[in-house]
Amino acid sequence: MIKETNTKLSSVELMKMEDKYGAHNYHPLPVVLAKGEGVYVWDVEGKKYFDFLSAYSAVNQGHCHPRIVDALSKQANTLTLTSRAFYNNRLGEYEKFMSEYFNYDKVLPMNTGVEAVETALKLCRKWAYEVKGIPNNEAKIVFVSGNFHGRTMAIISGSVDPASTKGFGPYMPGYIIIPYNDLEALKEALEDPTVAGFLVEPIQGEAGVVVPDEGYLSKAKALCASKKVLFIADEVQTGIARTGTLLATCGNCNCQSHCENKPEIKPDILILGKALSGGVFPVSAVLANDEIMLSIKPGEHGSTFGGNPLACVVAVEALNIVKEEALMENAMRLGKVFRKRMQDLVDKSDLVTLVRGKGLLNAIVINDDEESSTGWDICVALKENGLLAKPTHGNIIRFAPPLVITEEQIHACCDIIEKTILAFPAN
Ligand code: IF1
Repeated sequence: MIKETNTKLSSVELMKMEDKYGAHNYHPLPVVLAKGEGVYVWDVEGKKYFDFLSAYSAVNQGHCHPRIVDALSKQANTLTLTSRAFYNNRLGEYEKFMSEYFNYDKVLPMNTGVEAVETALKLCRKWAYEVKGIPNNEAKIVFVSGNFHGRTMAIISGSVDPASTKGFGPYMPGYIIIPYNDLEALKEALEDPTVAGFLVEPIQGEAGVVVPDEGYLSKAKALCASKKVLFIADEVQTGIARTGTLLATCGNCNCQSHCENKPEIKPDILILGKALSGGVFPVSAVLANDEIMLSIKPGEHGSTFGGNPLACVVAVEALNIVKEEALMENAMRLGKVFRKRMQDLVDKSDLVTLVRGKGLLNAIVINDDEESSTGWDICVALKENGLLAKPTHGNIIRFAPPLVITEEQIHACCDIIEKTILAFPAN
């Protein structure tokens, strides 16, 4: 039980406490947050900020959305966890809701994004041996360089980022890594008859919001289909309306008439996480049709918390909000407003060379090399000016506000970014 101290500890005291007692596996921006509401967060001293990271796109519905918090607290006072040793009254309804919402036969509920990615790879391998007929233990999975799918050993084995991989070997066998956004490389990789799946982010978040060429995803899906290889989309960060449509691929879920995504990019396996819960609880999910999903039999995969009643009610509320508050449309519209403002800044400032993104998942590229601390220093200056963001690399700053942001707030944030960049000392 954390003893409530009478005297409120300051940000500096709390940062020192984390440094002394916590693992040093992060280097956070020097701000200690104590409250969140909608697009705003407050630090321990009561200073208010725009949150332009949204916990890496987990808080799409805004901090502490009252409807989600209410659903969580009601269920928390009723039944929190049964394990899957028994049925519970929330899971079936949740599974039906998810399967219909994303237009798949079934869902496998997990907790964190990386668990869902691991689950997707296990489904892919199982399907390869039991349906495609690849010889046992020979299935290969194609990854793309620049990916980020999480931090477990099986997942970092598909990464080429030294920060994710160095010192954690030996690595999982059976992976092929090809360049992102390169259809020729994919075509060549798929010539190997033991390839079972292709895992890809529709937009690479951690790589710096790298948007592939128009048509890359649909052509990649078609190449996979031609070789009976599963197209596996990691939408943990791009999904749940972040890029202006329900998914950055396509659930052909008829979610909205103006969606420019086409059923040709409907993943064989869809991976969701983060904003699936609006950021109030770890909820992730893997969706697939029966031919794939039923390759895992009872007792062959699971998790203590997967599909717990809290996760079920929270995710249903979080997804209802996406539609009822028109978050896709808002992200699509205000993403265009944001990129126009950033393009104006590119035209005005030598410090910013490029803006890119889709919906409200965007990034600016700073005119400095990747190893520089310029991105970090700009984010510290942004913090001083009331906006929180974090660089993905030394020279790329990701901007991803909650999707409930208003046009007025977007302009206020662009004013802060513009003021900060134009006042930043040229190197
Ligand atoms: C960290 C990055 C973002 C993800 C995609 C799976 C996962 C993630 C596309 C795993 C998680 C988080 C992890 C967090 C920071 C953040 C991140 F910087 F690490 F790369 F968003 F870009 N697929 N991304 O983005 O989900 O297991 O974390 O729930 O590890 O520092 P998770």
